[in-house]
Amino acid sequence: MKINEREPFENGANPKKEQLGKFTSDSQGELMNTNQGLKINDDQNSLKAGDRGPSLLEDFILREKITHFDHERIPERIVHARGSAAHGVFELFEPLGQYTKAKFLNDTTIRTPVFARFSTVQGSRGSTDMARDVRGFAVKFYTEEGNYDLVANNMPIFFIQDAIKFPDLVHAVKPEPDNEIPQAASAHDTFWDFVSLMPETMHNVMWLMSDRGIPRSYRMMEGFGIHSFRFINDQGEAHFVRFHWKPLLGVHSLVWDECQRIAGKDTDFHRRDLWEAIECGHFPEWHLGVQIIPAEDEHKFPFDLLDPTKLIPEELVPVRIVGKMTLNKNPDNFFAETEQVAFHPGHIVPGIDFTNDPLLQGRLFSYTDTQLSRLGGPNFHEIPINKSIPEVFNNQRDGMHRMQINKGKASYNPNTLGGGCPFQAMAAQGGFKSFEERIDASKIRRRSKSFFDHFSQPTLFYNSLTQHEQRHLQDAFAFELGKVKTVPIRQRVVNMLLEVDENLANIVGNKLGLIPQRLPQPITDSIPADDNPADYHSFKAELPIDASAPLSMANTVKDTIKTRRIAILTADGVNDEAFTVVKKTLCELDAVVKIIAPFHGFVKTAGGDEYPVCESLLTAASVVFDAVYVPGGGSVQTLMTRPEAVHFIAEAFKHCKAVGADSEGVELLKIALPHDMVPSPGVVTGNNLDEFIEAVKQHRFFEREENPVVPA
Ligand code: HDD
Repeated sequence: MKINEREPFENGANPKKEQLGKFTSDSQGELMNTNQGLKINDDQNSLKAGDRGPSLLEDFILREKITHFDHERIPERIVHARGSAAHGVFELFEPLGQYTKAKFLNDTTIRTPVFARFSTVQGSRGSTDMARDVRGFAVKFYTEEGNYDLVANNMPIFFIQDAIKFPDLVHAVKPEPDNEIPQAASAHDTFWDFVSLMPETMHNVMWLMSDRGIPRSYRMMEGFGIHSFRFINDQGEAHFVRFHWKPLLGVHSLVWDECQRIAGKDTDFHRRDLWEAIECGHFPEWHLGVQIIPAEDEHKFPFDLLDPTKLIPEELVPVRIVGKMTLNKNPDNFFAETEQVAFHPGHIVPGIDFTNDPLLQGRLFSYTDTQLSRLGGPNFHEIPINKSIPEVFNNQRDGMHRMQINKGKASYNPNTLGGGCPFQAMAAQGGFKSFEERIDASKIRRRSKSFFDHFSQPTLFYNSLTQHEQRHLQDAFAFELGKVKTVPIRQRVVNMLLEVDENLANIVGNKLGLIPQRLPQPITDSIPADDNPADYHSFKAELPIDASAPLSMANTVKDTIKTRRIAILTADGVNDEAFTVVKKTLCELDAVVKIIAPFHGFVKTAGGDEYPVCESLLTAASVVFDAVYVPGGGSVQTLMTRPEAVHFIAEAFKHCKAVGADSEGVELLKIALPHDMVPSPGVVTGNNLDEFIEAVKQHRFFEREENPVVPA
């Protein structure tokens, strides 16, 4: 049955949901039993020889329970161990038949179920969401032609050009092997040692040191497929394609000081944010965009399309928006779904194919391989979250945890005993045929010289940033390198920054007490033992543009306060009208409004109404909010005597957030902030709720950082 025959999802006809439903269990109203179905009478006491005697080996109920418990854990992902996921739907805006025959990209009536998992890279499963790190952005499309996985990151380029360097990169960035320190951080010697010797990492390192490395929310990140893939149409014609996800809420980040504090206050900040948004019905949405490059334009660019350390500026190839993903359901069970989902860039459907990007080629091996140890054998495709919508028929058999019961004698092809089944599918029946690419080359272990430009795009990225974004990036370099103990490593990185931007190198060098040195030798990557370093000259390509607007987050959409967390800081005696109007207005705009008061329980307004307090000043912190508002009334005097309330305002101000108060609430602002800052951009006072709302839309007022005045 075609998926679109069962739409819409809202009526419960989501084929993936139906499939998962068969495996979903709910114990409401049921009696407890063992794994063998035996009803359990006593789940409180083990079987003993006398009520004070030893437990008996005979107690199969105890043994079963403890044995299962003892084996509950599986190996975490070698990278991207920490993640959160959600179900959703992909809708196509326009048929792309001119480029690809993939059905889910051709029929705008098809609703494709998806499962998306976001992750950090470096930390363990239980580590903080607040790391400065690349974020994974993996989406599994359950199409009627099989699973298609777009295994992407929130940055459009990668650290290395060849998969053979991946274990080195990961060993360098992971906690150091002798003491397993630091967790969820790249700010340590081994990572920067590697970076300092591998100039190809510089582009991704620039993105990592930028605010992209500390997103405000998974819901406010872009996603990038990075590699050039191929679209193949019905006529067998190929186009190169790069995939983009663009969040409808815009691209926003936190500030680094805030991240470090949230790591203590709410280390699950991103996980909670995604979960709560979906629970509240504020479904996160992304547009899917494609950059399509005709095959004949392969060599038209001043960089190699097969080089995953290069992006294609949108000014050169515009991103065409072709569809939308909406995440609308949280998983029922974290382990069964989020932990056991297995992504793979090699899960493709007819109409999509690979290129010879050497990083992609290596990935095609790694992802299945890793599931064998992580998920315990070759049948992980049978785990419900990984099952394709089409039923699987082939001659693969047996192995650990096999679920499918295959009938018949023939488990080989060709056969007559099974009537020749299952049959191979012709292309017209949807059978996958690899793109036929003519290769006429020597077998050789070498990198193309077209991959030797390591600095033109880091410079482009830096030039595209606003002043405050550049400042954040400089500070991030100084912070990370400041944590590096080996001074020559710091020096090498600062030297390398000279190749990106002299000013950048000097500023970072200055913060570290180092003078950048231009080396007589060209900077080279790791070089094969027999090769001559002179053959590894890095060159800096001339790009047709100096800056690219979409690379700066300052140019993102800032037109909504939807899902923004706004604290209403108050206490007993708050003015009824001031309180209710602000609360109602913000809620109507879909902001997440929380009442913060000195104590839990209820806040009593001057008029005697009572409102439940969401969090007390003891548990709440400004860092988990986007903005704060102080309504007037007797409450303000109470708050002025509470240092936590004063700190709340000062800290929100320090992190450049919108701070609002009416003509009475402003008194609290006056003791928390310097006088000349009340009012100032983003500090809105008087009866100017509209202006406060506009300020929240702006996300942050980074100009405050130029004269840091609040030591919060
Ligand atoms: Fe990878 C996981 C993204 C290069 C090997 N990768 C993983 C995940 C994401 C990415 C989002 C988490 C998937 C999930 O949520 O389960 N990886 C990327 C991107 C890359 C990239 C965007 C470069 C363009 N990865 C890459 C290389 C290799 C791997 C070059 C190995 C040669 N990646 C893995 C892995 C992981 C993985 C070890 C760990 C867990 C898993 O696969 O399922 O196989």
